[in-house]
Amino acid sequence: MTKVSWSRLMFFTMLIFVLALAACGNADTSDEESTDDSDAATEESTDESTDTNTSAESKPKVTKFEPAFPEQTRAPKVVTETELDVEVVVEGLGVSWGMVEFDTNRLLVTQRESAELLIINLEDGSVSDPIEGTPEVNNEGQGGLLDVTIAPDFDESRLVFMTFSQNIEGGTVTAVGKGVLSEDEASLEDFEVIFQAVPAYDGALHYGGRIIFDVEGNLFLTTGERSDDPIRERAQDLDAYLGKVIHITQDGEAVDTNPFIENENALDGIYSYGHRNIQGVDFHPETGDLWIVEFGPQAGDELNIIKPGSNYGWPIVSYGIEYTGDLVNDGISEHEEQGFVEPVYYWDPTSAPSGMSFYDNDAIPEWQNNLFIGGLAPNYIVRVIIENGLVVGEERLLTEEAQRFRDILVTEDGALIASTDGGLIYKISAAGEGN
Ligand SMILES: [Ca+2]
Repeated sequence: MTKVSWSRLMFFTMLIFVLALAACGNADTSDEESTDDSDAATEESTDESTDTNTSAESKPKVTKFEPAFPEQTRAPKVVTETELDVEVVVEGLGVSWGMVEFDTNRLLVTQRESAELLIINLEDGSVSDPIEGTPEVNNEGQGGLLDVTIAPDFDESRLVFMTFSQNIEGGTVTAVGKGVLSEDEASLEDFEVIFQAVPAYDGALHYGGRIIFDVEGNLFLTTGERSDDPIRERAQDLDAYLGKVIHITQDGEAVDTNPFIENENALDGIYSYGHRNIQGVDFHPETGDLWIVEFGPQAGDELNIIKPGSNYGWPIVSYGIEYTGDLVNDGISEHEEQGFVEPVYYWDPTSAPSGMSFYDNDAIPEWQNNLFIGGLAPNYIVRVIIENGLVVGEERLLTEEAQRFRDILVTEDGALIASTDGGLIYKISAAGEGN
């Protein structure tokens, strides 16, 4: 083999490499070096292949759907540069479905199956005895004691709000109740149910169940559509609280500015509809927008910004498919064309999203305004970077821990706290902070 033919062979080898890169979509970026000029492309190919952004998701899609806009799925992978301490603060719990920091570094934590409400001290890892006076729950399937939060005036009122699945005539409902935490922190007094997301249904799936206070001291409650066909179609109905975001006062009454107050065929508490099973909720620290994450079927988990009176499309449209592999409805994914709100972002394959929290703290500056979401089936915490209402980056944290991450909160000190279905509470903080 002569020297000349060897260099020609190298040239074609490099050319094939570049063409292969282009075929993989890696060259489909805003980089100016295109494949038009083969010599230039050959020169640049080595650098380009290492610089090109790749998706945080490495697994193939499970559906044929295409996003409505480029930022709607499979965002570029980002990596936290801050050195982190990852610590298991507590172990041996049940499914800690909901958590709230009611006092500096002290959390109220629900236990889904046992329906216990516990106090966890993040500084010494201690766990209290169960607080007395919590409600009776139906703990079959996905039911039990779910979320917990405190009233904005908790320091004076000591009011604690919880969600749970409750037995009533005809089946079970997602219920909201409130009670007063005694001074000795041993009991919830005068516990009462303030809201039931009727109709009842005889099933154990898709309760939704997140609650959060708005700046006016009213509550947003999320529900699920109870999963089964045909009950799940009630997500589209304005005379049912299934598959909804609901806006109520601390007494469980509809907030008087709600979008369907004037509609006599609609339930007054409804704020938005067409949801599947909303498992996470928080307000964006800068815009004040209400963001939710809802479980899709097989793929099609959605991140949505909630606008009053809007329809988010389930189960008419979805970026996911049935667990059987069948299409949902007619297999239409485009929301906007059908008159529904497009998700800000969706996952394909699933991220199995659960509790979520925006990061609004100086402790880890690069995390400011990022969204953190617990992942249940792929076992990681999702970090989402948002700019101008679009997802521009995604990271998967603690993948090596292989835990089902259930709920996420950010403490006053800026630590990220994550509970798992395996009974652990993680604390993730900047290394050397000593907090
Ligand atoms: Ca949707």
